[in-house]
Amino acid sequence: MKSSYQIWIFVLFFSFTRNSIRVRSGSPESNSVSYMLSCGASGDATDADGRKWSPDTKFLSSSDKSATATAQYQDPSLPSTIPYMNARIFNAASSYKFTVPSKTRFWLRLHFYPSTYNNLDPSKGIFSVVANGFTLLNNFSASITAKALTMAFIAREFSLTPVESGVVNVTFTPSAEQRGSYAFVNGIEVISMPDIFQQAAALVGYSDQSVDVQSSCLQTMFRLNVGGQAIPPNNDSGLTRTWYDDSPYLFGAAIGVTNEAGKNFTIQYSKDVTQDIAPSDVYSTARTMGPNPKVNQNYNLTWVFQIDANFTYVVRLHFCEYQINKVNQRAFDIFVNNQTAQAGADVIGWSGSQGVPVYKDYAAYVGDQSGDEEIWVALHPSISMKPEYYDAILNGLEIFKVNDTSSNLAGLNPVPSAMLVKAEEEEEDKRVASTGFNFGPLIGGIGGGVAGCSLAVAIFAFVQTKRSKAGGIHARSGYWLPLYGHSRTSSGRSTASGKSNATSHVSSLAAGLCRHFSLWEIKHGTKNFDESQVIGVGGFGKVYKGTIDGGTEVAIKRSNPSSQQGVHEFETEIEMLSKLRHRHLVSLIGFCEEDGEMILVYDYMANGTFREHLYKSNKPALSWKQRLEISIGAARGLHYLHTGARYTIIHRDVKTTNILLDENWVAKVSDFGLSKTGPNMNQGHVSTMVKGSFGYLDPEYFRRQQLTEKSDVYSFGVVLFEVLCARPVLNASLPKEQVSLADWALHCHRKGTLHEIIDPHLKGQISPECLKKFMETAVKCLSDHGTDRPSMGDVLWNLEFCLQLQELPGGLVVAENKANDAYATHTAMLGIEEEIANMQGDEQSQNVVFSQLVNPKGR
Ligand SMILES: *[C@@H]1O[C@H](CO)[C@@H](O)[C@H](O)[C@H]1NC(C)=O
Ligand SMILES: *[C@@H]1O[C@H](CO)[C@@H](O)[C@H](O)[C@H]1NC(C)=O
Ligand SMILES: *[C@@H]1O[C@H](CO)[C@@H](O)[C@H](O)[C@H]1NC(C)=O
Ligand SMILES: *[C@@H]1O[C@H](CO)[C@@H](O)[C@H](O)[C@H]1NC(C)=O
Ligand SMILES: *[C@@H]1O[C@H](CO)[C@@H](O)[C@H](O)[C@H]1NC(C)=O
Ligand SMILES: *[C@@H]1O[C@H](CO)[C@@H](O)[C@H](O)[C@H]1NC(C)=O
Ligand SMILES: *[C@@H]1O[C@H](CO)[C@@H](O)[C@H](O)[C@H]1NC(C)=O
Ligand SMILES: *[C@@H]1O[C@H](CO)[C@@H](O)[C@H](O)[C@H]1NC(C)=O
Ligand SMILES: *[C@@H]1O[C@H](CO)[C@@H](O)[C@H](O)[C@H]1NC(C)=O
Ligand SMILES: *[C@@H]1O[C@H](CO)[C@@H](O)[C@H](O)[C@H]1NC(C)=O
Ligand SMILES: CC(=O)N[C@H]1CO[C@H](CO)[C@@H](O)[C@@H]1O
Repeated sequence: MKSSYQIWIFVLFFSFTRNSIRVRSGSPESNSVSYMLSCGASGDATDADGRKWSPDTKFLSSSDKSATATAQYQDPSLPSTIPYMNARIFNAASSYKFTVPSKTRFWLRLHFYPSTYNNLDPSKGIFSVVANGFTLLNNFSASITAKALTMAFIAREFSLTPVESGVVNVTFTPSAEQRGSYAFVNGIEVISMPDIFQQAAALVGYSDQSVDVQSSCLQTMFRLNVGGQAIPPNNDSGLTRTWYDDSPYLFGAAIGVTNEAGKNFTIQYSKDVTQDIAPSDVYSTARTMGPNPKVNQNYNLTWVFQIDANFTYVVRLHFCEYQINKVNQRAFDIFVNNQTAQAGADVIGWSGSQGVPVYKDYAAYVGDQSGDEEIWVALHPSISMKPEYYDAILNGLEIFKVNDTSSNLAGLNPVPSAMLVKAEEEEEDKRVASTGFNFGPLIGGIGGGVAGCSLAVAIFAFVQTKRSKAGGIHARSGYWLPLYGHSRTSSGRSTASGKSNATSHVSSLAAGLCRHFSLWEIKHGTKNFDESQVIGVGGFGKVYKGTIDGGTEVAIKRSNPSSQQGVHEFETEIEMLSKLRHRHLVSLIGFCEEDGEMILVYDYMANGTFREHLYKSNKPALSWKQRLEISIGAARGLHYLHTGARYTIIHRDVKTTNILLDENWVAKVSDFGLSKTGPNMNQGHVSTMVKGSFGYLDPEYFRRQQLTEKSDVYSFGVVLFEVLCARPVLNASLPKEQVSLADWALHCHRKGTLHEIIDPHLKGQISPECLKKFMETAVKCLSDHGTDRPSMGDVLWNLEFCLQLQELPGGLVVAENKANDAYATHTAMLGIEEEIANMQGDEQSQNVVFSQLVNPKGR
């Protein structure tokens, strides 16, 4: 668990595309090459992933007249200053020349960051790119494309056929059509690849025709790990491809179920299907239709992709069975663009056995008859085969565009939706108004990499522009969103239910991170927002209990359309939650933004809020142990927010109604609407307007208006007293000195009368050592100065320790082992010694246990 989210966070902030595991040399004799050029850079530089990019000069002709430039504005969402902040600018046609092995295919990846360079108008950056005789881009505007995709930068991946001469010529030519146009590029990668296109692809709808892929150049449009999570380049068996999540492309409400092979399961690669075809992470996860054969017969499991018209596409489907092992247990039909591509597909029939991967290529020509250029891929159980299960399976999917007969791969520029253009213009105005100076040199000067990234994030917290947020998700989460194309939901056209309305940038930015629901689905699931479904009301709006996918219970948070503040919090919450996954954080399932509605869909927490189990309800009182365990869970969630991510996330509204309980009483921290991110530095703080809930508010934050994670620690201290005393944090009917629980508890602590205000239900349940430690911890959290308060990690450790003290004598031995856990910080280790010292004085009877602990090596 722990390690998986560590890695997750790592890739989230560091990774963007391509990383070499197999180190390739750039020498011409070698059978493989790997050039990574940071165009316009003056020296070697390392990106945030730690990979080295070289200057591009020596690949240009010596008489080349191009210019170099640094972007005048650094979009905070760029994953790394390298290669994006430097550019090569061409005012006339210019060529790069690379030496490549003459017999192998290679990837050509181009990186563009449309920005203002040398005071040139970004909209004049219109150009073509020709490589190896193939037109890759034509009349290409990176600026228009980025706007349409709401991305700060664009990457394109091409697979080029071997070049006899061993020399490939990549030519950038400014558009002749528009005066004053120029060409630019920020990064170029040339990387040799194994030949993964040896099969001819059957042309769908023509039983006897196929498309010769081997001699064609291809552009990667989509590459999805179906039913699984995104796979960063580092995990792609050395080929540095990025695999995305398939959920943004699913069509309709019936989206099947995802599943995963057991931990022990190994994928059996063969000569025909090697790891070069797809890594085992692709083959060990899948989407199937679901357990109900009746339901499955009545729907198609469908994905829809937006593509360029007038091209042939190769749809590559990856399959691997790990659930069944006999022929005709699962047989299904495959449709590509509503035509049967394969009837009676049977994965075991193809592969011969469980765990053996197979892939199938289908080609389809997409003209522009409909005006809506899409590829539909659909699966349906094969009725005629009478299989044992009426079901279908898909593990991975890739779509490649094939060059046309005139060796062209270029499509048209996308058309940004009117709404996006408006947002963009507003943002441009704001940018001009608010950023009198530019951050480029400031950040570039640090040499990029990690430091640059976190500084960018720090600045991001202060200068929040519209696009920086939109682009932020795309970029920081890099491979979570398709770089090559866009999903149906993000296109701003029709939504999955067929009801259409333009979705704002929020939809597109989060579409790759979580699911997009249509308003119809939400209304359907909440009986049209029936009052009987309301389970909570907050500043944001109402929370409804609802169902999706024919029965899954969810909590649906519908914003108050009038609240302007809500819009901001809506975006913040999607941003935060979709990136954060943790056992002790409430999971965001998806969102809906349609007809002015802003709706978030969460996991349903069957047992409600922590508060309702403490007081103000007639629910049975929780035992002390349960309360401790829930507090520990919440502390762990907060500790993760503070330290688990690359930069600190401050919750800002920690309270017992924001600690929810699932059906197994697992605590989950919720409501990130007020969350603020800050730099992950010790002295870091963020100046903000005071928000939060009275009774829990950190007095220091109130006084100085500076937010640190210690403000959450304060609020959590109040929560601990609430847990112990089971009374509201503010009760105006009480005598003045007792109104505020925090003040009253501290007062009682000073007087030594804290035990008098403990919840009577807990009488006789709490062991004295445990109570002492617990009160001490809570009191420390309420220290007046943030610097005197423990970190959330210390609080967590102390609470764990409380639990063990509660369960003495066996517990202490565990405490020792816990100290080795990743979350037990150095301070926590010191805590043990301190604890032992304190307690040895206290309790004679415990000596046996302590001596074991004091001298752990002696055992
Ligand atoms: C590269 O392509 C350009 C434009 O097609 C051409 O002018 C130039 O001669 C080519 N260079 C080489 C070395 O092939
Ligand atoms: C990447 O690979 C590592 C090591 O094999 C693994 O632990 C990690 O979970 C993988 N990450 C993803 C996102 O698949
Ligand atoms: C996985 O393998 C281990 C050791 O080989 C074995 O103990 C365990 O039972 C296996 N688990 C499953 C789910 O097969
Ligand atoms: C596709 O080709 C047809 C016929 O050649 C042409 O009329 C049409 O404009 C092309 N469409 C696009 C989007 O290029
Ligand atoms: C496939 O059929 C659906 C309706 O069943 C239609 O909406 C869609 O446009 C069709 N797709 C193509 C590419 O023809
Ligand atoms: C599944 O898709 C195929 C091809 O578009 C279509 O003929 C069929 O009616 C669809 N089936 C269902 C149940 O939607
Ligand atoms: C792609 O280009 C190659 C070389 O020009 C050509 O042989 C091939 O037929 C083209 N592919 C298609 C689908 O037209
Ligand atoms: C070039 O792209 C621009 C912007 O998308 C478009 O307005 C123009 O018509 C295009 N020109 C050609 C020749 O395709
Ligand atoms: C989308 O909604 C806006 C206002 O919410 C409306 O003006 C517009 O006509 C709608 N567009 C469509 C395609 O329904
Ligand atoms: C507030 O205090 C009054 C007076 O002691 C008490 O009657 C009331 O129950 C308290 N309210 C709550 C919600 O605990
Ligand atoms: C008070 C309450 O809602 N308790 C529920 C907590 O969850 C368990 C398991 O689902 C239920 O059995 C309880 O009724």
